[in-house]
Amino acid sequence: MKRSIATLLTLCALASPSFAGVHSEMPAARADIFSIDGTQVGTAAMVEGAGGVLMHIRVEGLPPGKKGLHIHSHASCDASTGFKSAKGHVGKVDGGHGLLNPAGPEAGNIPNIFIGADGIGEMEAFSTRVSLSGGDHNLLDADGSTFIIHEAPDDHKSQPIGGAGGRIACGLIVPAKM
Ligand SMILES: [Cu+2]
Repeated sequence: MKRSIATLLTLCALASPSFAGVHSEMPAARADIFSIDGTQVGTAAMVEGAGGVLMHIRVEGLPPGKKGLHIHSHASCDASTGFKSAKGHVGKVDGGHGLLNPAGPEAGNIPNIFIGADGIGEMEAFSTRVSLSGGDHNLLDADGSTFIIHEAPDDHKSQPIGGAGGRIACGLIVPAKM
């Protein structure tokens, strides 16, 4: 029995995104991601390199399919507001949403996450438009930031959110040690 618990803990540790082992002086952040009913459905790890921020997001227990995933501009995940408390995308500009928008993208725009039939989704992304240590789009600034997963895919060009629909999960981005 003890062995099976230890094995389970090892599997859980492996399943959580982490950039442990890279240079400890690099700015880092993490997020615990919750669904609208308050269940934790995932975690994220982030680390800043010389040219941008690498992020790894893993979720489980969400509806299958391609889902819009953005970085929103306020550190608030109030489910009673439908997670609207997280406000708009980091670097929001009218008409500027979308990775494929000639007038975009906004700093908080990142690729979709794909969730399988088993409810598990995972992705890595790299953004040169945000930071964890300063500048115009520091995710750890005074009002913080959040990951938001939407109910539908982001088409990367429609305004204002790529047609991604309602917000189904939210995670506060907080400082972390490597
Ligand atoms: Cu969004």
